[in-house]
Amino acid sequence: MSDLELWFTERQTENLALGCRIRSTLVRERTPYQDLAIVDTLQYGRMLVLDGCVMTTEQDEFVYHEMIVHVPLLTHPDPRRVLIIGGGDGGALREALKHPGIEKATMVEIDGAVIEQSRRFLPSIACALDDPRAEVIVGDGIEHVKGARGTYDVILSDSTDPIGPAVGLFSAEFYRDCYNALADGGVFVAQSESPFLHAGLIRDVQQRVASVFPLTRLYLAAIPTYPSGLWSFTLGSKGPDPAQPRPFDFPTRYYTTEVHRAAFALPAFARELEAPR
Ligand code: SPD
Repeated sequence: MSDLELWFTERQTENLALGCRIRSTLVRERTPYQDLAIVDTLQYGRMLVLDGCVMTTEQDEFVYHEMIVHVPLLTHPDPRRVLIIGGGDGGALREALKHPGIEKATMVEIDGAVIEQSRRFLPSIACALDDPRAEVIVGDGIEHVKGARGTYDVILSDSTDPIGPAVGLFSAEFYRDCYNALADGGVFVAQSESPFLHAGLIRDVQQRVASVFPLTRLYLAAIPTYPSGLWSFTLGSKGPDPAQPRPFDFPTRYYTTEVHRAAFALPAFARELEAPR
């Protein structure tokens, strides 16, 4: 008798799916906010899945986390305080704390179960959650930024897709609150989905961020387990120009100064989604 094959399938659109053969399901639970699973895939290692959507995997997480963190932190001339909204797996926090100038990195994740299960099953990603410079808050990021004024040098929206608990993280009101929560010269970045599959959403995000920030840019990275494999980030800056990244001196696997610059060189179809300059 042949071995039973177990597969995880993410239905990325009504007509498109990603399938990964898995060894086992390590955890599956209904949290107060979403369906959470961590599965052990043969191709990409352990994979965090929220509401059926891949959030991160051990093998390709470095691309997303390095690009959502190092692009804004190396755009800012001297970041000391960083706020991560969402990001409960801890990957963005791990990357932020590679920057020697960071005095405090605050992460506000609404779903404590994401933090807890990432600590248990994704230690290579969650490894910085106990760093003395990390402040981990289980709470509502939208409320947190509303209550902050000029506090942060960099704010990152490391959100799930714009359904369920993350809808408010794609609103103009949230972007205005982030602007107000940033100090002078502050930089904001939000993950903004795939230019192949979510063009309308990217246009909306760009336009909403541009209605608040004086400089708005779109940049791209290749992430194999996200829908279409090509992912976008929207950056809003109160001043610093992302075309001029600072040099850095810590280990990375995807991010380089050249990749930083190249990420803003958009293919024509993606350039059309960017807010007018
Ligand atoms: N479709 C997947 C989008 C997920 C973006 N956020 C991932 C969180 C990883 N820290």
